[in-house]
Amino acid sequence: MADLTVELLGMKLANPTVLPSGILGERQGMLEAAAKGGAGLLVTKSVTLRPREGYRGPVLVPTPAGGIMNAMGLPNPGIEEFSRTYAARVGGRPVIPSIHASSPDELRQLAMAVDRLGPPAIEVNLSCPHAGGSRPDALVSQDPAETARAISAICTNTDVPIIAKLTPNVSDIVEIAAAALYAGASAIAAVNTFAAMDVDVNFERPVLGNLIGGLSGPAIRPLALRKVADIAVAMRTGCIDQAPIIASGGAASGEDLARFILVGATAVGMGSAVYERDAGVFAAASAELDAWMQAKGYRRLGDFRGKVIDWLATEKECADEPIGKAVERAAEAGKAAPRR
Ligand code: RRO
Repeated sequence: MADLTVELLGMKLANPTVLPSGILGERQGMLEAAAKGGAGLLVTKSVTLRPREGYRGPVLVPTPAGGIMNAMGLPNPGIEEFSRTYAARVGGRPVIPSIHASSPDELRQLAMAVDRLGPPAIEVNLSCPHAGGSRPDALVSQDPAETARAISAICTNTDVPIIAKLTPNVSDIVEIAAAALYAGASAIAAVNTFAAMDVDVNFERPVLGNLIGGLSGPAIRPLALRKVADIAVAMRTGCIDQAPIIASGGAASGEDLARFILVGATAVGMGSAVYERDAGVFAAASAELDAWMQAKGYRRLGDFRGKVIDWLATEKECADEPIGKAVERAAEAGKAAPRR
């Protein structure tokens, strides 16, 4: 058997699969099912300061090309109730709380509340594509300065490692990752769902209850791979700091895990695949990855992590200018003092 274990932010994971925050994971039962199903790491549904019921349905609509569109609307019990049920490990797997807020001050309050729970790390969701209802204007990770402001609001209130979950709905995700790392994030989660909508031709209206939403599932895998690769290339060429990347975006099999690790991911989320199949997908994909590694003669994940970046980073020089600008703007945004 190959060694599938992963070192991530001080945690030792049994394998690189992750239950990501997203359309699942809002109930303790889902965390238990994912742990039982073999996930190496569990991330909760994003929690907000106050409880949210979520949007009216339909909140989940499959799309013909192998995708799932959602506008759940961040249903969660709020930080108070969340704190009563949170456990740092479920079924022997580490559990990372994910937080979401609409201002740096709310983030600061959430960070302090979550810090008291003793989590191994905290994910900050800067990227729900429809958190502002039908007006998607609240996407922090579409702006480097906003991203830095949000991350530093958290980092100044906790020493727990911070994972910045980014939106793919930007032209340059590297600029955003640079700002997040500069402001003190310890890892990048990439990517959240792609902004999407679909139309019901009978009713002549958008299909989702919230009208607009985000697309996940196999349909977005190549798009997500490209965003992860962009970040990994920038890390390889020294344009931005090295940090672990927790990838997500349509992974559903052992080969998909290999694909994301080949472009530099340390761990890989599988959300829609759980919805499409069941929580057994984590163990199944890990077994497939093991078989692929054995066929290739790889003994551990580090033997092939980032190998495809060799194709992309050669001849490439660090494009100092855009990254420099992002960091400058991040610094101007205030309180974005680098952590290291
Ligand atoms: O709950 C949601 O509607 C949701 C969230 Br918080 C998110 O981060 N990404 C997404 O596609 N849906």
